[in-house]
Amino acid sequence: VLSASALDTQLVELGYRHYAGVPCSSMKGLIDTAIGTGRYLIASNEGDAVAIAAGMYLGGARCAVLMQNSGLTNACSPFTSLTHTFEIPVLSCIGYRGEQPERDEPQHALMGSVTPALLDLLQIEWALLSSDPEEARLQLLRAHEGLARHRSQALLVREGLFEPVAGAVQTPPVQADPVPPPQTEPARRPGPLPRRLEVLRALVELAGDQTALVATTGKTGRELYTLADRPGNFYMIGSMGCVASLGLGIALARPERPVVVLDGDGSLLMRLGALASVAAYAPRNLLHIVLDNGTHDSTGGQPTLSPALDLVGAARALGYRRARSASDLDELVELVRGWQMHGLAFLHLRIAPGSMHPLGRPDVRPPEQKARFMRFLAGEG
Ligand SMILES: Cc1ncc(C[n+]2csc(CCOP(=O)(O)OP(=O)(O)O)c2C)c(N)n1
Repeated sequence: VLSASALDTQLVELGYRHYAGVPCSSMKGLIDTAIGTGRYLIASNEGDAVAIAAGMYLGGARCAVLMQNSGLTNACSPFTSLTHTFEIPVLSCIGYRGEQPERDEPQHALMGSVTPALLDLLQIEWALLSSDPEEARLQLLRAHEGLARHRSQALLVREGLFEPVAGAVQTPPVQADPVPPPQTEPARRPGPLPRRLEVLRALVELAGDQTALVATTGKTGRELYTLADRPGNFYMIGSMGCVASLGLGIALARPERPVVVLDGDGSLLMRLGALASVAAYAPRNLLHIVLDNGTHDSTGGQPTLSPALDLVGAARALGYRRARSASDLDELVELVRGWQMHGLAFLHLRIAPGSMHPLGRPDVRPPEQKARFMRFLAGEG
């Protein structure tokens, strides 16, 4: 058996200060070690864990992802359209269930038999983690070299590989602030809803040159790019639903930097569980804005279910202590101006469907956009 704490020590030496993940019984030793050292971020979904790790990477920190192979499918979207697209290398330790289907439960049989092939298809380099401590150490070093080539890496962990770890408990973070009374959505003043373009224009102006603006998939990013391309913008382009987790990773890695996440109603609803982690770790420098046009505007305006929903109530229920809806653009601007990194906040604004014409598309290659954004976050550009 392998000592999970020895692996953890080696990871720390390689610069890994954090883990994010969803548990697997095969990984209990390593997860309990991570939990015991207080460096484990509880994700609701493996894809969210990948996005958190990607955000940390952008901010110059290292976060390893821990998951079960059954969660690989949950992570396919960020693996294919975030980390691969932007050449953000992620190290994952993946519990390997179903390697011997006859000895495991039926739900692991198919995933167990396709795990290596799936990792190959995802262009994630992988190794079966050895039970020999010296070989395992070399495997991790090789993985680290692979990460330096911007290739994501996975270490597959068989059942029983890690020695058990006693008594690791982590109390999930609890916010000190009391739960606020519910807010009924403010009455809208008469007149047309603001257009996304107007909202983005106002937010860019408020952002100045120090605030990171992280835009969700689709036309939000395209409008932001067309309106004002700037080094502090990150256009996530793919991995729909991951922008809050990505922003969480960035904000945790760069606590001095204001980070504003620009989300859509469809995107928010796609990965609502991510809000629980954002709210639990609650970086004070993160502002989460939802531009709610009630549609999937980017794919042709098909309706989302948001008009019938209370997204602010959902954010509160998932742990956001400060969440409210702005009645119009002026009020949103006022709230953003008053935010000043005084704590995680969630702002919701109903906007008109539709987008600007002509609408551009980021023409910087994603890896170059990433490099520019990382220099911005590091204060180098
Ligand atoms: C996982 C995934 N599913 C679907 C899509 C296709 N898609 C791209 S943008 C988008 C709509 C996003 O809706 P919303 O977040 O409300 O933003 P809006 O388009 O209204 O600005 C969809 C469905 C995708 N890129 N990724």
